[in-house]
Amino acid sequence: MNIAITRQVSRSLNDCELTFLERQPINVARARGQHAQYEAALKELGIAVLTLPEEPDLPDSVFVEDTAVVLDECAIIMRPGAAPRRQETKSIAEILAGFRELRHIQAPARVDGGDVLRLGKRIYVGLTQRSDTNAIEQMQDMVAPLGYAVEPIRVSGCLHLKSAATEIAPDLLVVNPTWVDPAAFHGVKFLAIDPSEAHAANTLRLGDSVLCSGAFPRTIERLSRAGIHSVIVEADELAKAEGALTCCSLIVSI
Ligand code: CIR
Repeated sequence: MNIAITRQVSRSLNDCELTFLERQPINVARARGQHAQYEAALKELGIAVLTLPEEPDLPDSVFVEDTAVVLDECAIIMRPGAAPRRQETKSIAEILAGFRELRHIQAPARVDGGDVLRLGKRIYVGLTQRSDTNAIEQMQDMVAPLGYAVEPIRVSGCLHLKSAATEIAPDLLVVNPTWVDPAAFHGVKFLAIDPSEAHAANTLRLGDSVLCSGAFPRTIERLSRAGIHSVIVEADELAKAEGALTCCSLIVSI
């Protein structure tokens, strides 16, 4: 069984961090509606949703993915690359401690969960403005005894590795090849996004279904032709805060 840890959208979402996007007004009520739709979609797929209360003073706290990486054997608490986001980890660590033994990335290393893509026993970590080699080395030391290999991967033009690539079926990725070189994933098969939909590679795979943003119909069509079952949610208001689908939950298998 899977649990999704989520957090309600902060009233201060308009003060979010932005790296590649221009700031534009975010309708917080609309973002909350889309977040509720996202949680409902998770529940429809049989996931138990554990929603944490709003953090009024932490604008990006809805993007819980960046605070931790949950493996079967342990959870690694991140040290987010954007300093104002580091306070977000405390309450997540408290919750995750109920499910997993915790490890913590130590200063001065920096890493966002959005940069961490696990494919079986291989963990790719995007080298971005948010994540550095020190964190990758710490993660390697933590999980090598558990049989994982941690590898850096070059990413350019987007916020996180998972803006550029996510898994849509076992050993099948959807990728924006202008942001990450698909060949870097050691021969793992991939589908490219439709080139007119740069942000379409961030999807959330849950069993045999893949959550996709309705903003990317051409890429959804490509997935459908490949036999992938998409569940479509609207996420364009949250996208103004540079967040997408993986970032709004932490999936914990129990
Ligand atoms: C940030 O820049 O940190 C937030 N505004 C967006 C974080 C999105 N997180 C993710 O894709 N994992």
